[in-house]
Amino acid sequence: MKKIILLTIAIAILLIIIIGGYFLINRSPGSVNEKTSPSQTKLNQNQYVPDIGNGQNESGQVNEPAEVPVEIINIKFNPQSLSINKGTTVIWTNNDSMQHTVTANDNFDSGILAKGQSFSHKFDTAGTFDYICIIHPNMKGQIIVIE
Ligand SMILES: [Cu+2]
Repeated sequence: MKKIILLTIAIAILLIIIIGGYFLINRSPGSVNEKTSPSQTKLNQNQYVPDIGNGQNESGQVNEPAEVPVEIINIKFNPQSLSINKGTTVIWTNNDSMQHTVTANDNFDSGILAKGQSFSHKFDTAGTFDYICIIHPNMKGQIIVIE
């Protein structure tokens, strides 16, 4: 009988050790995770600050978007005058209630753009390009392409 009791106690102690160890193992990764996530947040914060700084520097000087929109609204081109880097594509979108065109002598001509239609032109040559709407000749726009 004593052996059985001792064996039961031994098993109970073994179980307690196993369960205790299991909880310890479960806790330690938890505490590691808790320690890792703030340090990851710090890392992210540290990475974000230079990223924002670089992004501003690069987007202003290097990473010019390849496409720039011009809206046609209220019988006007908006913006009326636009400066872009060489190689940029300008996309005109007619958001007006009437038809318009984007027409530059010999350079580009959209044809008639109904409401909601778009026209795009890539500017590969530096210079100043004046254009009008042939339906409304007072509608004038200008694209300045910088080398
Ligand atoms: Cu027009």
